[in-house]
Amino acid sequence: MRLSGMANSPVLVPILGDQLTRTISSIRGRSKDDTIVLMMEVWDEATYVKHHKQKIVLLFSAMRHFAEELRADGWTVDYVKLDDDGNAGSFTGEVARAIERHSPRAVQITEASEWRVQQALEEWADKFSCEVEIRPDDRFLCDHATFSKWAEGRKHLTMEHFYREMRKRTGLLMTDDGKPKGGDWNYDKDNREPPKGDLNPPPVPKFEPDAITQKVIELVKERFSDHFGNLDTFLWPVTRDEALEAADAFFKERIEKFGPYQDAMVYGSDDMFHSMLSTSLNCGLLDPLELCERAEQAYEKGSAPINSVEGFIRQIIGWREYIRGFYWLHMPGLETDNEMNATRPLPEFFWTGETDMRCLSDCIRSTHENAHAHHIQRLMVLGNFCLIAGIDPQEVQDWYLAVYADAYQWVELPNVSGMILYADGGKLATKPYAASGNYINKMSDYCKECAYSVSKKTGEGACPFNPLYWHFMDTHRETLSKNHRIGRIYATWDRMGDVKKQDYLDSAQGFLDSLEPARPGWARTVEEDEAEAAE
Ligand code: FAD
Ligand code: DLZ
Ligand code: SF4
Repeated sequence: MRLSGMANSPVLVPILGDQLTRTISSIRGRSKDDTIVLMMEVWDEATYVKHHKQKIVLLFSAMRHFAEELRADGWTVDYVKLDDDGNAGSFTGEVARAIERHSPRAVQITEASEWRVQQALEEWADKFSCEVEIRPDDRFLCDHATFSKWAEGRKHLTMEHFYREMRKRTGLLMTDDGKPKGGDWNYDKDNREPPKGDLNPPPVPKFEPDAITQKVIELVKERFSDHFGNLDTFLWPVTRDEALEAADAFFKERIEKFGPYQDAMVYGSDDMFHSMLSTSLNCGLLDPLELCERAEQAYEKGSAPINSVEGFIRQIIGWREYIRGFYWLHMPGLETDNEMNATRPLPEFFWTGETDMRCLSDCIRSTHENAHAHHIQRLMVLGNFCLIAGIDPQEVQDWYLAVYADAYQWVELPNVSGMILYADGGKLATKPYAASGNYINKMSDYCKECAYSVSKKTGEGACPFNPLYWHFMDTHRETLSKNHRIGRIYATWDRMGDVKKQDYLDSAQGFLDSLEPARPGWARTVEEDEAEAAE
């Protein structure tokens, strides 16, 4: 039976965990009198990968706060908690139950950000007895059709070209006569300062868990104790007000140095001058355009230099939008691409942090403690290692999707498959971002106190990144020597002569053989975390 003609039945508006925006397209323009908002904590979403405990707390707490705010504003919200009786465990199951409860005349939802969920949404029209409308998610500044049109016929999807289009379309950092403010489109060359001296980044605001968050923490400790991650350090913003406070602090105190030190890494300094806003941005507490406008205002007021402001805006209207467009263009194939035929299992130390490689252990510690690592750590330490050690892309994807509080497949997968692993065969990056220990030494203070020596190239005590780099280049010679951006490196390799080359290859192989694969499903338990905290 179709209920679409029933005059008094409401419209059911499911709002997903990453749609926590008051102006989301599913609810925009609706009357409070004939709308029932549905929010669902479901087992499937919490476990399709074993998310970091902090990510589950973040999502459930932000969802519960958002529901309270909607109710206070007069909306009717039907909120299903994880442990509620009869919880069906999936979005589809819960919408079916809500249809039984409310007999709506229609279901109206904003499209899902992830392919997996969107596939399920697209089956609803056939499954349910009422109309289903899926609306575009216009929080993104470039819609699917515009991205596809831009991509059509291009040999390579160069981010910089897309970014310039986006600058023109949004008018961000553009003069009235259509020129880039400051004179250049891109100031990346000014954004590579190594960390020298005491940088003392101002502390990022931290938000002590309130009663709602504490309740969720208890739930997560009980139900997800075998997931990775520390919970005692949960301090993420969970409401729009908190997220705005975090943004205020960034624009007041850190954006000035964001640009120059974007690629710098300092042992134990987890935030540096980064905004730390991705968790709020990705679940909808903050809006991408509002952040870019605030960055531009900081430039206009003279409180931040052009390289910082342009760099920040490029990350958001450039990289973030490009990555999202790229994801939808290349799904579902992107999930299984493996151009470099990488098959090695993820090493155990990605979960434990127990490695003498100081750079990796620091990045994994931050990941465990904060459900966060900053971009260059994800790219040039963790990602570079996975690339040159030949780790299986699916294992790497699952790890990145599980361990970061800002991780959703639409943003994680292109970064992992395309940006770090070159598994997509160069659709995203023009060359693999492979590097030896030199790069990490230049951009961090990690190597000074590492058990390995960055200047030692092979043999006992040599930085493993050094032989792994040449092992990777040698393994993929046939493909990479044809790449004009990286191919010239083989002249250096060949000049080394056979003995030295073999030394590199043996050192790399010895290291690779010593890697212990991760135990399937392994993760630290709450008990282990608590024991460690008590020490
Ligand atoms: P900032 O350094 O302050 O940058 C500002 C904003 O720019 C970020 O909040 C983010 O929204 C955007 N941004 C910057 N770089 C990228 C990028 N490469 N792709 C998309 N957006 C970008 N970001 C996620 O949000 N979720 C992920 O799951 C994720 N996985 C990643 C995996 C890998 C292998 C790599 C290399 C990068 C990944 N990133 C991901 C991008 C980036 O590392 C994070 O957005 C950033 O570290 C978040 O911290 P921040 O808010 O302090 O960022
Ligand atoms: C990440 C996540 C988690 C852990 N749990 C839920 C949940 O129980 N309910 C919900 O609505 N959303 C959750 N999310 C976010 C969703 O995974 C995200 O909204 C979809 O993946 C978008 O496609
Ligand atoms: Fe990392 Fe090598 Fe430096 Fe150690 S020496 S911190 S392993 S790059």
